[in-house]
Amino acid sequence: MKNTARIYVSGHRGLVGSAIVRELENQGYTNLILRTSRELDLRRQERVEEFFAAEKPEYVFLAAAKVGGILANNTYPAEFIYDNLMIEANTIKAAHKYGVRKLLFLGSSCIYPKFAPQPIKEEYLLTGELEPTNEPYAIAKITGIKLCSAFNRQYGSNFLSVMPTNLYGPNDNFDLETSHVLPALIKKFHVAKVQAKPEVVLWGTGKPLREFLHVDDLARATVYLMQNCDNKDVGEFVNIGTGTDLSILELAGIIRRVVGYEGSLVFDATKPDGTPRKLLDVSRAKKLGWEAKIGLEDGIRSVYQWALENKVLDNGDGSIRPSESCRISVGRFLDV
Ligand code: GFB
Repeated sequence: MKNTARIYVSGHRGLVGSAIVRELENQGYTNLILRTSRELDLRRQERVEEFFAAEKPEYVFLAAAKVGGILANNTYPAEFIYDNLMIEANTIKAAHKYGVRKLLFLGSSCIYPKFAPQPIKEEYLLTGELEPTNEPYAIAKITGIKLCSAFNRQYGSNFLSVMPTNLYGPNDNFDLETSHVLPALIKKFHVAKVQAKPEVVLWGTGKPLREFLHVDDLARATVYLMQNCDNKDVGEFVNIGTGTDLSILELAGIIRRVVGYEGSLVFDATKPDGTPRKLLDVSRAKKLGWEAKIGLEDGIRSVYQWALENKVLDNGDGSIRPSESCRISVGRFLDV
């Protein structure tokens, strides 16, 4: 991939897309093609085809997606399956039609069966039932993998798929209704500290185990794979994770320490736990030449700093206007 190659990064304002753009720019790539969802609605096939015909990207990072935490997945199943299917199908088909040299599709570790043996190897795909809270999203992501495989097999395309574990980093969603656990807990502990609240409420039982990868590590993996690997090297897809996990209670302990909150934790068992564990086996990625570098506590510290500087936790003085912040972020969340 030459430094002047025409590279389309879809979803460049999101957690993953923005990290890929930072990595490409750091490595000296000068010809990035970027479109906001308002400029290009990837759910509309005609718009996508017009865009590929006009811009002729040589490489595509398919990072655009409808994403959210456990409650968002459970509340908006129709958008999670429909939007993701349309985005993937339209982009992958157009990449084939307009001769893209290589495409990299981003999936998720929720594609695996709820009770898969741990750590989860790539071969465990489609060997059991999915976790119900995110089944529609998982089906869409499995379809993305199968779209890439089908075009590779039938037309000799060079489409790669990667399955990252739970991600966190700059430009994450900090809205308490729709976010993932890590940004949610940073916000909850920060607001409780500033407002001197005696307790913070966590969802579920705190027992589920999760693996967390800093998005800059993922971005390094995606650019590395694009530069060095073809789909034949990768296999159908490759897991991207750290290889270690911890309980939600342990995660809360780290975030509480980083934020400096001294109150207590309470669990709201009316909220879902989701899958009990989803630790990825990352030996395939290691064999290909990549491994995670950013430690969890360091990563959380840097994200907390980023969130303070960018005022995404409160108005800078500990005050938050829940109705307004909720309206804005839910609006952004629903606008792919
Ligand atoms: O990150 P999270 O929303 O998604 O939740 P999943 C992880 C765990 O943290 C669950 C608990 O057991 C939650 O109940 N949790 C505790 C909280 N407190 C909170 C909180 O304040 N907010 C949130 N959000 N969780 C998602 C999937 O699953 O993971 C997506 O729904 C995607 O499809 C993503 O795959 C990576 O890890 O359960």
